[in-house]
Amino acid sequence: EHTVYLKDYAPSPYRIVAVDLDFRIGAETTRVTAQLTVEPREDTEPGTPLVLDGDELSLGSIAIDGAPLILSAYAADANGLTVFEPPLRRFVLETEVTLRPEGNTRLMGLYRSSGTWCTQCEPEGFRRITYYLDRPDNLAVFKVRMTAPLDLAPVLLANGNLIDKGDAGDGQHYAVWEDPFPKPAYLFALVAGDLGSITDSFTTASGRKVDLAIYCSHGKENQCLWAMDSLKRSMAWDERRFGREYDLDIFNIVAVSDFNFGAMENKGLNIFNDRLVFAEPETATDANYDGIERVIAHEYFHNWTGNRITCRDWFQLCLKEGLTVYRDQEFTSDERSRAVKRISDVVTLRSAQFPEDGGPLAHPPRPDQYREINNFYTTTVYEKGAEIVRMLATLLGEAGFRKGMDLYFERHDGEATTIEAFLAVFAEANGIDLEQFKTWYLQAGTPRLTVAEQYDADKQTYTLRLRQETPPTPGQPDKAPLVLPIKFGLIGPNGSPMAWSGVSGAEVRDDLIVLKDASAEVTFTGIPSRPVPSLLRGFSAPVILQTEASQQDQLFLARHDSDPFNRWQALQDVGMALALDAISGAPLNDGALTALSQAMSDTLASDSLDNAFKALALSLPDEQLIGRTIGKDIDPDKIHAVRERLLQAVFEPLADQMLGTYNALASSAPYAPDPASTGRRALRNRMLSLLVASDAAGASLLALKQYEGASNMTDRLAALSAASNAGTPDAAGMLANFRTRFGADPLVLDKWLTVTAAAPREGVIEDMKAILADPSFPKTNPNRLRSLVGTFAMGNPTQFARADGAGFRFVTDFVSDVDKVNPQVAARVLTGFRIWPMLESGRREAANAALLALRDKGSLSRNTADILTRMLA
Ligand code: DPP
Ligand code: ZN
Repeated sequence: EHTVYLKDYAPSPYRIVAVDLDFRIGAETTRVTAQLTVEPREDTEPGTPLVLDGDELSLGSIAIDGAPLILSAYAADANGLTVFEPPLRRFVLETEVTLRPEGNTRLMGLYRSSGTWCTQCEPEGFRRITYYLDRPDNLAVFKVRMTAPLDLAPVLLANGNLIDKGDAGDGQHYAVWEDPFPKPAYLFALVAGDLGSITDSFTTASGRKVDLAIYCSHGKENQCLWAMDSLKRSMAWDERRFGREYDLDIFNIVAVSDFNFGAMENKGLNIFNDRLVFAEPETATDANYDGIERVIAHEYFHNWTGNRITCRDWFQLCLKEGLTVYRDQEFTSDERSRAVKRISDVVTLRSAQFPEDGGPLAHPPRPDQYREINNFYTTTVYEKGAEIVRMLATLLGEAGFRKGMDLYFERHDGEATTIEAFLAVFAEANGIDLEQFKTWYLQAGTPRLTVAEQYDADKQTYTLRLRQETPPTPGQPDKAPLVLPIKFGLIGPNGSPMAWSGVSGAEVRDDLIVLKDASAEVTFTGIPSRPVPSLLRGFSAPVILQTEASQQDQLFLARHDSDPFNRWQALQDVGMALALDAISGAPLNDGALTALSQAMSDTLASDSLDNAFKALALSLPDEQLIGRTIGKDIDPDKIHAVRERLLQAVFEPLADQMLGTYNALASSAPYAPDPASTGRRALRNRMLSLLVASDAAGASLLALKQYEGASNMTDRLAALSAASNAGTPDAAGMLANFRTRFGADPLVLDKWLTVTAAAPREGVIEDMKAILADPSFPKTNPNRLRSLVGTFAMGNPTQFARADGAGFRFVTDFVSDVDKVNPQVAARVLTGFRIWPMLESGRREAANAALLALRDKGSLSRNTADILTRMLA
């Protein structure tokens, strides 16, 4: 059993300081010659072996300073190379290996995607290219020479700057790239292929002209324009907001079809999953445009937070990921609507990260052990990591946070560092102690924050009793109190903010309570009447908040809160309370229902709220959130039925108003992805889906008409989803039409697969089996597989968790098959089981049986075995 522990971290006794790579790319095989300039550390003892990583490599030749090594001087196998007694001075180790990119279906290392040679090295893919110190704390300068057939690969790219190119005879040509910035091997990249491109340029604040290019398969060039636009805005934003300029003369992006991640931030040569590059109105939705803008920004921002300053070891992954997600969230907030962005991010956090944190795969944002690092590219590391940085910014204020970031760049540029070093710069720049705050990185689980209130009319005091508790998680039974920044306001009876003359019991600064202990009593004095508290404004800490707020208070907040996040939250809370009541068997409370309908109606009619906000507000909590709020013995069928009933009861009375809004929001303007147009479409399509879901008269026909008449994919797909999820009479016909019409475009086929897999209907499993059995279905492409089976496991709660276990078995059979081809995809899909301990006993047993059967089959990859072991622990 191979477990890596943070406590075992030690620097390597040797460093590789320079790398010269020569790739001779051929149709069948690629030969890689590596010349590594190696130096012993000052304290390395004579006779200390040099141990290099390898993965599925076979060594052709080996030499030191030009002299071939004798057989007894080294040992090499598929998993590594050891040189027993290297010289105790600087030397050059030369090795040669031969790769077969065509057969590399794991998509790590050098592989081919639709004929294009490309690489993915993070986290441990470089060892599949050559023997190396494949660890992020080894920084080296890279020079790369590539030779390839001109007809197969007229485009040759690598990191850094192009310093030479030319004809190599025999139909071959070559290019030489040099990256002046020392980097870890995980940021290495190479691309060789027959590609089209679009080009542009960006001039930095200090006047450096940067050539920009996006490469893609021929014919897709026009679909790269939005990505280019997003890139230029990202470059400008990082200068404005963080004072960070780009540092090379070239920035290239390449879109490929087969890619495990969304994208990869290789220095000067980002490689992207094509679904996060290509966009045109007829085939991409607003959500796609959003995703492209966000990920282009994310990978670009990594140039400073990730590349210039990288991670000492993979335990520190959230040092670059949490911080960079925070940065891309801020970019979107500045470019679009801050409130809408925050609400959407919290919806994602609750639907993805909270279940991870409350299930068998829970782990701290900075884990202290792993068996397979690929399984730690998780929503906890990314999204919870971003929440931690956000809390830091909330605690320090904008100026204090910026001071810390400036010091971080100043002090650690060019280093591979740690979470401790990151926190230390904020502590130093602001003269504060962050020792307790660090617990956020070390502790798993979502804290519960419970708040009770008391108003004393005689004394004119108002008291909030706060208590925090984090439930146990695997391997961490006991939890320490965390630093919780709680943004808040008190609202007076007329709806305006209420001031106080004094406050005691905890650290309170303006609109921020900082809770550090397990509990505290915060008392406000000079309070003339009972206020309604607005707590955790902007979702200022990633916790589950439990209050005693009455429905009346919640509806008051929905109307009066100056914090848009809490206005949205208040409506969600009312909906959740109704759902929980109904599921517990209580009859629906007519008064409460009418009040919620009325609040929804008022929200929709408001002049001050924008369309995108309204689209988010007019909704009920989703089925999975309701399930997790119940917390145990979940019956997804029951939740589904109750929620359907509730949707109808709340929204059917608004049918006329919603139809009026729907009609009023129609537009014949050409598609544009700006915030106002996106918001308009979001609200209009929300109206459609609510009309269809609440079974309003004429709604299915409306969906059909919108589907047929749509001038863009956003509207067409919204109509298709509404019909498919509700199972309207036209749904099957619309789905068939969509497939015929768009099935040849792989990224649109993904949409069809997603809608198909998400439908909560009997028969969906049989349909999916037929799709997978079709010989033309590309069973090695991660996007296709995830769209179908990933969507099913994560987004179809009633059919995945069927009482007869068929959904579970379908997924474990799939995992078993795909594991042989691409373990990362298999392991990721398997994480869909993380909800199984919360299900009612019959479904729990069925899930357990499916998981045990998968284990009994044996011969699983390390990726999948690791997830399975934790799932069954
Ligand atoms: N490419 C992935 C990301 O940017 C891993 N670094 O998050
Ligand atoms: Zn990232």
